[in-house]
Amino acid sequence: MKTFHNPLHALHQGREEMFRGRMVPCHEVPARLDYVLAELQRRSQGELFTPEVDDAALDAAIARVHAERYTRFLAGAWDEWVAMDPANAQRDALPSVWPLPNRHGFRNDVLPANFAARLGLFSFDSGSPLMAGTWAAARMGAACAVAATRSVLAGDRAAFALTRPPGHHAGPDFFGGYCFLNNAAIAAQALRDAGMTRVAVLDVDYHHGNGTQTIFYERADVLTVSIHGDPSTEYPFFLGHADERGDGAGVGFNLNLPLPRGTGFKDWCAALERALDAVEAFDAQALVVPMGLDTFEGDPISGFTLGSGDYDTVGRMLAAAGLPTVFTFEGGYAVAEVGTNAVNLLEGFCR
Ligand code: Q9C
Ligand code: ZN
Repeated sequence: MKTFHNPLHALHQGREEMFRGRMVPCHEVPARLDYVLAELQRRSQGELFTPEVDDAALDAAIARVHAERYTRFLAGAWDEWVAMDPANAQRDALPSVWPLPNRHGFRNDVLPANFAARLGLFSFDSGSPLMAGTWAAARMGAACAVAATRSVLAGDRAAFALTRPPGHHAGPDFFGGYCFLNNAAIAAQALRDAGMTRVAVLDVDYHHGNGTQTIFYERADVLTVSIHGDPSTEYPFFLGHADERGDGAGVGFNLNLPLPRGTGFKDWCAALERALDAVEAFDAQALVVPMGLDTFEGDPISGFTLGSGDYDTVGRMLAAAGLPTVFTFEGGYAVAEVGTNAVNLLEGFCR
């Protein structure tokens, strides 16, 4: 399968993230992608490309998923951050104040004039630093997702959008969880717009794909399925429970399969079988897989215990769905092993 990788990814390089009152070094680092690319050069799964960017088509694909005022905010965020205080040029932007929906007069229609307030309005955590190159890197990442989608639409069995920052926590108008633009959702919507009538998203990252769920929650044309650490104890906490099944026309088209911290491959596999059954029952025409490798036993911020060899099985099981498939690169913070684990999965898929 072809891989479309992001030549600008290292422009997004956070220094520290807020974690329970302390600043800690960022987990989501450029080396993650470099390790995957290096492993793909060692064990080729097909040609490597950087995406060709058609600005108008790319902005249109992003606008199909994200609110215009959100992308406008992201595009100008760094300049506004520095304008607040010239010394900010030396520090990453992190939100520190948020509105509480449905409480003490929160109004989603009023855009605050103060940048610090807008930074909170468009985000949900203080663990996702934004810097000078974030927008350029994220936008080129969306271009990778669009290019991978095009390759699948042109008849390829599968394609891989190898990009960072990741995407599955980003919603229609919010960033968080290290994510700014939802690459998997952009791919799914691009598949729909090209005429695929039913598209399934099967998220295998350790963390619930809250952004993707939110984007498609009221729709019956995109099935969203996520296998993840139980949000009652695991990030992102407020979404990802088993009883979230969709809303309105989308009822029945969202499936959450939360598993307890400590879950091993056997139980994880049983959840993947359930997920694949749902994809089959939906009669999907194409599949998008937000590929997080933070289910790995060595992951520093997660709690499942998959071994490197298990990813080959995961790839094989995903391939058995028999669908044109777009992979996006999501989490996975055991940096030295993330390349091996990602390529094991892709190799299993191509077997
Ligand atoms: N000290 C993805 O895997 N913080 N995002 C957890 C870490 C948030 C993960 C606490 C984790 C976000 C794409
Ligand atoms: Zn994750």
